[in-house]
Amino acid sequence: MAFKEADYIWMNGEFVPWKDAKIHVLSHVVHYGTSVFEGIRAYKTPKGTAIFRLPEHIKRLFNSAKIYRMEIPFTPDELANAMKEAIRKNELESCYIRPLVYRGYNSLGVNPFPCPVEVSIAVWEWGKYLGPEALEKGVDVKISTWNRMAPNTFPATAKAGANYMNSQLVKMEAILDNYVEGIALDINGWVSEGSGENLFLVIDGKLYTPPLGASILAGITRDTVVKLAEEMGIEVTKMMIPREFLYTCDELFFTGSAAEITPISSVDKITVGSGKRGPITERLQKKFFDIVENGNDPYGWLQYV
Ligand code: PPE
Repeated sequence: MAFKEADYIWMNGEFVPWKDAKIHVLSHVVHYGTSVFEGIRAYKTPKGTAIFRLPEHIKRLFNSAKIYRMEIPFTPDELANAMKEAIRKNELESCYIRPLVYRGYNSLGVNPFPCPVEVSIAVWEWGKYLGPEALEKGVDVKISTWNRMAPNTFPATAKAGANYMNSQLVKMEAILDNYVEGIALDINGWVSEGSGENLFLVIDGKLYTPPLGASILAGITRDTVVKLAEEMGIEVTKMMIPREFLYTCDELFFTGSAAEITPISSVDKITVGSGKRGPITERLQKKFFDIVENGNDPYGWLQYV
């Protein structure tokens, strides 16, 4: 899906026209993947455009940068304001927000320290991540032959650009095999996550999701679903999940800022439950979209632009 281009991108404190938001080919990030980023959605609500769980995303961005010893030359408030300003300046009602922190141009060689830490914020309209019908019909997925990275190789809770080389292996294999998405197991064979989504299973009316120890990103949508489910009286257990539970569970769905709550209809060509969006998935989706689209937000998760 090609970009729906917006007008301006924020780079290191200034707005530049979309087409001029460029970096040098010898920037450290281009060669060694030296970046951390976030993916956030802003929704159109009856009270105006609102960003979903912005402080949590900013906190994770700063934590990712901390892990990689990158000092962000802006405060969390400055970045929050820049994101809001970017949405206003581009006159967008709803959009995806992509803040990126990266090592720029100075020198090459693995040592990143001489290269400046730079920040950009792009916003653009991004439709449904796994296809227009995915939220209702669900998607067909496969277990990847690739594993998620081992702990002590790439830290999975840092949202680093380089992690997405692993995600790309998972995604490409899935697409070439005619699936919409792939699910990676961790190095011990436990269920980990999708190339860009966390996973939830429904078994006998209860929710299960892999723990942080299964090499997953600590998803903010995952946290949202945990909180909504508990409030709805649905028990949630974080536990190591054997692969075969993905075949035998009653319902299965992805969560992510881009993917929102997307049902999974089959895994490795084995139909999950009824093969359609299940009742608990649908209830959670309804609750989620009532917050982000209708602005019914008792949690204070929306920040108006
Ligand atoms: N795991 C991975 C590997 C991941 O990339 C994401 C988000 C999640 C879990 C869910 O996290 P959260 O968004 O906080 O609920 N993936 C982002 C990037 C997707 C992309 O293609 O780029 C996203 O959803 O914005």
